[in-house]
Amino acid sequence: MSPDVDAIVKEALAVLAGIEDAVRLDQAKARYLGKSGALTQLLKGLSKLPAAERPAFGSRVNAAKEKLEAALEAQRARIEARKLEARLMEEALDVTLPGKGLGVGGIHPVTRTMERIEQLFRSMGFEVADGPEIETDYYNFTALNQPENHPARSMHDTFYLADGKHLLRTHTSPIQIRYLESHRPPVKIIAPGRVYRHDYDATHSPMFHQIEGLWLDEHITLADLKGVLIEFLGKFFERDDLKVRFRPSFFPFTEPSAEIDMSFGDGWLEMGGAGMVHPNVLRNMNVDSEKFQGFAFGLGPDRLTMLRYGINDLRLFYENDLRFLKQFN
Ligand code: 2U9
Repeated sequence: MSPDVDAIVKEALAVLAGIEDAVRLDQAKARYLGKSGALTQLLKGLSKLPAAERPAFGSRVNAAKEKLEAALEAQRARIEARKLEARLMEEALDVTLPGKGLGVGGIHPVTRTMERIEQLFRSMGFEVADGPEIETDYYNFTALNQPENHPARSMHDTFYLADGKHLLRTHTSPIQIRYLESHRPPVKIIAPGRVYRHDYDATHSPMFHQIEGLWLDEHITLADLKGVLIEFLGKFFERDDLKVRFRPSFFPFTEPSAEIDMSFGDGWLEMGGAGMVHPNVLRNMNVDSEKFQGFAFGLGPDRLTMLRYGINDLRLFYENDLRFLKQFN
């Protein structure tokens, strides 16, 4: 009977060595060491042996069991170690790889223009003023010499809010009205910002930008207006041979009023409007119109940006197409 034990141990060790997963290992354990396992069966046959041989056989079987148990645990440890190693390989993180990097945003071309215009006017001594985009009738129209039913109000396609009291400003002039409530002349400011009108095509967007300027003092004249705007346009377009033309026009808040044209190739391009602030506007703001006078002007930064970069459709600015916007950064 004794060769059985060695044969079983030999076979079991060979089987265990080839096992690669824990479930199969448990199955093998049952096959050799379980209740009806091969070694257990041998022990059950012990009673059929002559009494003298029983102790020696018993201890041989027990030694075999211990050997197999040790081999089993060793193999289990090997399987666990391999599993851990595989997982570590799979989850390995190479901290020396370069990072993926975050996309960096850029300045919108119109914002670039606004900042550039602000910088140019600052260099000429203008302060930059700000104000709300939701306004009242008074600040947007009435204070600017456009009383109710004034035909000039229909020049703007105004967005009115549902409350019947508020509107989206149609120009940045209300900023200057508010400024005059808290500051007395001399006043020398520009008022940049978003404005809104009910209009949409290649040259009109319902939201667009304006930069208006206002210079009030005791001796400000049309000559100062021309000087400031010619200086500005030359600097903005980086040209010193620029021709600027003032064409008679009408605005309720200026008198006289003018459209400002700039030479462009063979012809002229309209750059904005301007004029001497209407005495009614000064009186509305309790400014002594006998003592103080000055000019106001308005420029369209969207249009200036289109000219500077050769863009032919204003809507490109507001479609948020990164292929377009990325070209300016
Ligand atoms: C006060 C008094 C007067 C602002 C002015 C214009 C002329 C003008 C246009 C330029 C291009 C609008 O965006 S645009 O189409 N603006 O022509 N704006 S004078 O006059 C003021 C402002 C404030 C207290």
